[in-house]
Amino acid sequence: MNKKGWWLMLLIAICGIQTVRAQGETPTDAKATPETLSLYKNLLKLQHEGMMFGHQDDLAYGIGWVYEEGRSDVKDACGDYPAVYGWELGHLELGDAYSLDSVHFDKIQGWIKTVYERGGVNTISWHLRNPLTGETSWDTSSKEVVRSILPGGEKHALFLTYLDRLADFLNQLKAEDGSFIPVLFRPFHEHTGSWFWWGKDLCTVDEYKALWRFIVDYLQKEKSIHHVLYTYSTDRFETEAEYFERYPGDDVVDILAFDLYDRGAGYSEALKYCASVVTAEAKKRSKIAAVSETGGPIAQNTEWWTKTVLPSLRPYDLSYVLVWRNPWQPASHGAFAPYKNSPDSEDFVRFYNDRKTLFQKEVSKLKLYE
Ligand code: BMA
Repeated sequence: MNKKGWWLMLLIAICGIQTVRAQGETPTDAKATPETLSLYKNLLKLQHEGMMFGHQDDLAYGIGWVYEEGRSDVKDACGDYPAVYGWELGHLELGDAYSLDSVHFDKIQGWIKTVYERGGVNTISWHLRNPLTGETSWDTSSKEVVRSILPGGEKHALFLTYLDRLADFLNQLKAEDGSFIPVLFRPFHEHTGSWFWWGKDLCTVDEYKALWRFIVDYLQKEKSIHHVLYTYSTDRFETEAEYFERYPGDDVVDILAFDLYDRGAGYSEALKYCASVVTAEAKKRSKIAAVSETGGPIAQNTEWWTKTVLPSLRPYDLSYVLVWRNPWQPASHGAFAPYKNSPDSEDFVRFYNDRKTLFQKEVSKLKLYE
């Protein structure tokens, strides 16, 4: 072959590799809507440039306020909204008007639309009731729950009513132009622990995987829902094998994530280790990596943002880090995000101004859905 021939071969080979890579850089749902596809591709790219900040229930309530249009504790502290907004659907499955945290579902739908229109990202968690006992997500009295809701189980029909309500909610998420609003969905989270009925000691590996695959299949095939990216979200883990033990498969997971709260000694090291695993694995698999929940003792450790979280996560290509809610009524925990004049807010402004972090103003310019 002459020199020209070799160059041509090389060019064909490079194009081939590019095509393979491009195919790998799509969401797992082959029928994902154009906006969902764009979101996926943009998040994939963006994680190399900066880490978005997220906050649970950010627009719904905060410390000392509930349902104040346009208000956000994060904005009160730093002048900007988060880039990622978490929403909780627990009790939607019962047909209730509001969540287990007393937030109305129609309001959540409105905020999801607001966030989408300003170019932010919405992520959904679901602390759904235990379908076997009727008690809460935290009811771990039976190891039969997951088995009972899988096809053939005695609570399968009831579980389908839960999924139908979830599907109705998702199908109502429409933008002005009638297109569906893409959301991240993070079902059956923290399953490496055993405090929810779907946790490690409460079902087998195969049952967990079957449950995951069943809901993805049901939402996509029976309900024609194609505007969801699926987030696999463990609790803290100590080995890669532990992280992947219940992993349902690369074909049904778009985002590799974990939850990890600062409960004292060892947090930074654990955070670094878990971030290193999910980012390396996400890179190999052309997937998105995230810290799907965290929170620290910001009332006492007032430089938690720049002395603990930021240095731990800086080396890693993470899409986002989300802190849990600022309860409007006394809950089992205090605020996880800053609020007006909170003791950590000065440090949070430094976190906000750091090049690594991305908030709403910056992310709006990026047009994640185009
Ligand atoms: C937990 C706590 C609870 C809340 C639940 C679901 O971590 O914040 O108060 O009900 O999440 O949002």
